[in-house]
Amino acid sequence: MDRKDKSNLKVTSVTPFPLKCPNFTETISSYSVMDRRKFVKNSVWASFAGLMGTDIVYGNYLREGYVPLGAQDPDPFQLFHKDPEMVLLNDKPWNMEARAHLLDDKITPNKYMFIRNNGLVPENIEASQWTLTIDGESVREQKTYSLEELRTGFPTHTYQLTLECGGNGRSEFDPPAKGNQWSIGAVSCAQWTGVRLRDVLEDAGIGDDAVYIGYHAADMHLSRDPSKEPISRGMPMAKALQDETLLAFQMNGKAIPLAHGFPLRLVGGGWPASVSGKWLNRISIRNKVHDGAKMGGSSYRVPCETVAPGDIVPEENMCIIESMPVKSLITYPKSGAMLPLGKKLGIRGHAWAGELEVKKMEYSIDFGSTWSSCPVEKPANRLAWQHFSAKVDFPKKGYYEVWARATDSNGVAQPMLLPGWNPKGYLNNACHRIAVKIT
Ligand SMILES: Nc1nc2c(c(=O)[nH]1)N[C@H]1C(S)=C(S)[C@@H](COP(=O)(O)O)O[C@H]1N2
Ligand SMILES: [Mo]
Repeated sequence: MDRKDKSNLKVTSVTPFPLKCPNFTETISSYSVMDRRKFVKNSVWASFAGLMGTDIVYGNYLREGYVPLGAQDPDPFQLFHKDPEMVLLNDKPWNMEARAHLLDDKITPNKYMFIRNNGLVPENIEASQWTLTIDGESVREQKTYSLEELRTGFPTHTYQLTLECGGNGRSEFDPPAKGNQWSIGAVSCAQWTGVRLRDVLEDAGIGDDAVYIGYHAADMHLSRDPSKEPISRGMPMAKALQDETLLAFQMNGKAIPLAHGFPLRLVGGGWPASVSGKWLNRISIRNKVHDGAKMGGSSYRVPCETVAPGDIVPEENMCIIESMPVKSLITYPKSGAMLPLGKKLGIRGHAWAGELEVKKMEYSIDFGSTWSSCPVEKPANRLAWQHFSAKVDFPKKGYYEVWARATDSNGVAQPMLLPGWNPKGYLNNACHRIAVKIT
């Protein structure tokens, strides 16, 4: 979130505060909303208030720097049904990521799925009242569908789709990039069920000059200004018309959880997950590249040509991120595994390559000097991640790192270290590694 967003935050009601607070030199009369916000800014209380639409009773008594109970828990009231081992990166907006070992399942369960919100989660959603409108310069006939009409009017499909935040891995960038400091856990591969976007767009009619679709959604800008959208991205027609691009109403066989876009979500696997609009209520068929919020500037765009770290890149030299690069994750064992000399270590994980398939998987125990191949399974369907496993031998006692490296169907492999620096810290697909001690 950038500073501009923060300065627009409003606290709707302030708890009456008649006393002089011992930690505070001013009385309520001079105690502004801004001060109060500063007071609780780093506490999860602020987010409870925002998310639950309720006030923080006695919030004024909180000392700056006080860490409330539950601050270590990403989801203390089980609003999103997340595992306590998930890592909370930001609570306004709500962002959390998985640790590598939590992503061990072949199909990511809800409790381990990262959350990336740009704005405020919509409240009081009535699925029976929800509609999706198809409009835009290039629609033949603007149409609005209820969820029921979508569900019954078009064939239903299920795909397992890899969704990785464009900024996954951002924390390694140097000079650092602003934004959520994701390590490796902003990736998921759940099963999505819905109707094809293509079928619905064709039902409304796609104009000859259509080049892009843009999504609009029901979440609110952090400023709570209804005229602003937190995010409104999209994809070129070719991606929108793919078999696997869904208007999904189910995730892992059940209604989509609130945090992930209930009751309707656009899902485009293999691309930065920011193209997969949650809480979807409108899709515009555009006759130009969609120009919604976070389509321009350095949002989800990288220098078209490599630049030196720290370079200022002019807008016109920035290109929209499309297919995500090849990447992999060791999900078992957890980093820090110890085992006696002479025993083989079974490792496993997932690998994915955007629009492409992973063709080769290798691991190294000598900091990348030599690599051994290991089997990688076929994906459950196109755009799903693939699983690899290996039995690793260690020659003697001591400290090791196991590094994993995937190669895509074009022969492009993951770099061992951070690849091309870019202003917002996108597309870090460096090899994942775990620490192992042989005793
Ligand atoms: N409406 C809406 N859709 C959204 C977002 C958002 O903030 N609002 N965030 C996007 C981004 S940047 C990512 S990485 C993914 C995260 O999906 P998840 O929270 O379900 O893991 O949702 C995308 N879709
Ligand atoms: Mo993202």
